Amino acid sequence: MTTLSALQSWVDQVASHTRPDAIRWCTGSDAEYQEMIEKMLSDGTLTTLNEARYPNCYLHRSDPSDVARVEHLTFVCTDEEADAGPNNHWMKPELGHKKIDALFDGCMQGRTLYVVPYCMGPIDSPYSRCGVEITDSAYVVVNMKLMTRMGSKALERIEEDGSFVKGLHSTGDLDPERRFIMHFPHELTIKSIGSGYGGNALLGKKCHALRIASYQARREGWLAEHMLIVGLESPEGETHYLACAFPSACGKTNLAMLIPPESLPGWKIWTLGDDIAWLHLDDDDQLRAINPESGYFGVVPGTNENTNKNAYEMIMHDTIFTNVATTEDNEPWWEGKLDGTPTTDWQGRVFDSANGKAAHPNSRFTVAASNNPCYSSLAEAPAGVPISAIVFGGRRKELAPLVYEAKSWQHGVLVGAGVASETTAANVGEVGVVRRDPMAMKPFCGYNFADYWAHWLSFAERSENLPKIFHVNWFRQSSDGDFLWPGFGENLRVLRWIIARCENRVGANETPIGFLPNAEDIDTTGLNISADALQALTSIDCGQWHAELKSVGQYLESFGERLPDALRQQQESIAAELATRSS
Ligand code: GTP
Ligand code: SPV
Ligand code: MN
Repeated sequence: MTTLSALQSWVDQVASHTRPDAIRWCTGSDAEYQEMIEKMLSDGTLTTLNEARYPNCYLHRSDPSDVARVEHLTFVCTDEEADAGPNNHWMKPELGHKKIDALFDGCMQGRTLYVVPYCMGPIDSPYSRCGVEITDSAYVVVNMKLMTRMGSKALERIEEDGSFVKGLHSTGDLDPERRFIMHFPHELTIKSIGSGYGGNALLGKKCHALRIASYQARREGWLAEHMLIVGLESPEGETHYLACAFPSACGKTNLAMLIPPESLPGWKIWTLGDDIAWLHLDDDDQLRAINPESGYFGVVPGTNENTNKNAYEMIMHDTIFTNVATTEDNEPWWEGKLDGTPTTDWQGRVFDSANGKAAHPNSRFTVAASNNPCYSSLAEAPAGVPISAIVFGGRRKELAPLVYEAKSWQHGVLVGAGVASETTAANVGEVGVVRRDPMAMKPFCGYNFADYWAHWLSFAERSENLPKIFHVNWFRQSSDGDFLWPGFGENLRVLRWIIARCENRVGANETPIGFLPNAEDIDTTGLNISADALQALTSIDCGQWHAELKSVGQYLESFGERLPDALRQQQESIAAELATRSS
């Protein structure tokens, strides 16, 4: 029940369309969470895990056909196709509603309709935005509790604001043929049916905080980005905040929770966010970021004491695991875990390596941010944190050096627009194929990328105080397929260089693609890196990069006349310089 008639009448209307057996308004209390957990334990949606070693941890096995986002079934519905852009699947709003409403007809019979009010961002922040998700999935409710500020406080703010994003979700019958994730940005509405998984079903995350919010952000002059936010405190006590955009499963959670290596004593890392940042210019034209989320839906495989002790310990209590394997002792298990042996795979079958991996490669943990020992107290600050640098990155075996710095904001926008990365298991489809993923937003921008780049460029007209822009690649490989860079905690060595550049404390090697570090400025003491590898990581081949810039140019031109001239000019002048250097 609510005093806001727009909300009450929407809930009533959805209920008469979907015909649930019961309606429950979620308050977000701990007792409610526990009650929902018990319910799911009794109906088999969840199972317990080893209570002694993993207190308050549960396992959910999703339908084997429902284990990742489904970009091919995700639509942005606008009157004009060009407003959604070539970067989105598009449908006319009337057609979208008609198609998906037919699937919602009566879909909640025998189920409970949960009304889930949530606030993305600190409850008292002017930058925060609210939404209400209606769902028939108890799993969604408990995930929303862990990952957002959900319940009575959010409802109060919604009643005060009078506006909210409407998200309608049903797991439907989980038939991939009847699965759609639709966005109606002009109506601030999301409708999702047929999936109970992650970004398809937890509508506050990608659907609201990225696709709908990016559309709102453009109208209102801010940015909604697929970025982690991390604070780096030096031994001298100086803290810098970085916002880093890497595509799905390319290292955001790990960088946000980084543990400084022994070689860098005295450094401290503070996590603000691991997936999404909302960025605003403040009254001093300083870019500031808040994390709209308050929990993590993180990749499990690869997490261990060596790669990320913080994350490893964080998920040993009060965590929901989705699609991991289990051991004989009923502990969760995944590829990359250093102890235990899987006996049951992610589908609940006796583990047999002939069936593939024990844990699904996109298996996930859901955990409240407060479980993170390095959670920054400023994550709750209504004004967010000032951003010193924006860092783009991707997963690229070849070509992209360890780090480089853009020469200007406009150049940085080109660097972001040209991001390419190998596809991962976070989306259904082929893995390991290099594709363009501008600003790591290919699956998440709620409007035409050409307009999005123009919006990014417009920040240079509004502030002379913008962060520097960098690009990193932790995933460069040797010809034998070994990573050239150790990654994880050692990435701090690179972040240090980035900060030193922001503070004008270190020189660099100017190349056509930007400023690269002089090899001696990346501290590699104690690392097992050959001089050849370091050379490969800190230099470029102008011939290969010329081909890359040409490919970026072709990609940009596919956006046609909406493409901002400034971006084309950046691409052309860098390509020309590379041509001269490589001839
Ligand atoms: P989403 O939640 O999908 O947005 O992913 P993410 O960007 O947060 O990626 P995450 O940090 O979960 O890392 C994804 C995978 O990459 C995991 O298997 C990690 O172990 C691995 N990984 C993360 N950082 C590094 C790194 O620096 N080097 C290497 N080699 N692997 C890494
Ligand atoms: C991603 O794919 O970028 C994720 C996971 O963060 S999901 O919530 O499923 O989108
Ligand atoms: Mn993500």
